[in-house]
Amino acid sequence: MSTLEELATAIIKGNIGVPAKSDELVQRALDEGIPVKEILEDGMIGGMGVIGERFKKCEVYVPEVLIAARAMKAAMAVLKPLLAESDIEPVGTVVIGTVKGDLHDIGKNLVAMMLEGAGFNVVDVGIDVAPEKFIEEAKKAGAHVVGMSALLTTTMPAMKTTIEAIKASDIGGKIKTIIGGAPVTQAYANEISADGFAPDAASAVDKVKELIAA
Ligand code: B1M
Repeated sequence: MSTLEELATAIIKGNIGVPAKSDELVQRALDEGIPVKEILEDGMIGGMGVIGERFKKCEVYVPEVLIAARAMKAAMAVLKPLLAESDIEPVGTVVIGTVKGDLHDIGKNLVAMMLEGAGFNVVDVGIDVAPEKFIEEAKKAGAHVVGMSALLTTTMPAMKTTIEAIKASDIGGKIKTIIGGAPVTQAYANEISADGFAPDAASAVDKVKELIAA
């Protein structure tokens, strides 16, 4: 198995039961002279992509995704300083948060991790995020997409308020929005004019890519 195949496998297995861990494999790949871009795309994003697909098909569940994301994070810690020096552009920038009044963040964190795993620059603005905060952070980051998560039927209207505030602001029309969370549906996204909806973290990556390409 090549070092990059080993790296992808270490991420898929969340560094459990593997002969070498993801951060060690990134270092080995660098020592072998493999370009940073290849390590990121073929080794790391490749591994996370496999987990995303398996998660979508319900072949793995939240714990497996979390441990894969942890292995991804360890690998990223080695690669990040070199990424800044290379000419690799992130696929896009996404500001993501849980809307005002809502403290649930497990699903939002998964979406953020999957997006990072897919090569996006992700600015996680946390929980209980007011519309003004989403706008301020999106401006600061030069975001392409704002992602909102809600787990309570009582906080879903905060998505509507946030989308209205974005549209009324000077970034309205320039930025896309995506919503998700257990009670959220495509019908609700249509109703509040969100640009996108995704039922799970892996689909959120596909949808954000689609929104940026549109
Ligand atoms: Co809360 N809670 N909770 N809770 N909680 C629910 C959501 C609830 C359904 C439980 C129930 O009654 N059966 C219920 C909501 C009922 C409703 O609104 N209809 C509920 C309630 C009522 C409450 C409180 C009001 C309870 C109380 O205090 N009386 C309170 C509210 C606090 C607040 O937010 N203001 C509360 C508190 C909490 C805890 C703090 C204890 C804890 C949260 C801890 C945390 O997040 N750090 C908690 C938890 C854990 C849950 C349950 C059990 C699990 C939620 C979860 O993490 N799921 C939940 C019951 C349940 O869902 N079975 C429940 C796993 C997660 C991976 O899934 O978030 O759906 P999910 O994310 C998925 C997709 O939805 C999607 O991708 C993710 C991965 O596939 N997705 C996106 C999510 N965000 C996305 C964004 C996207 C795209 C896709 O684009 C940007």
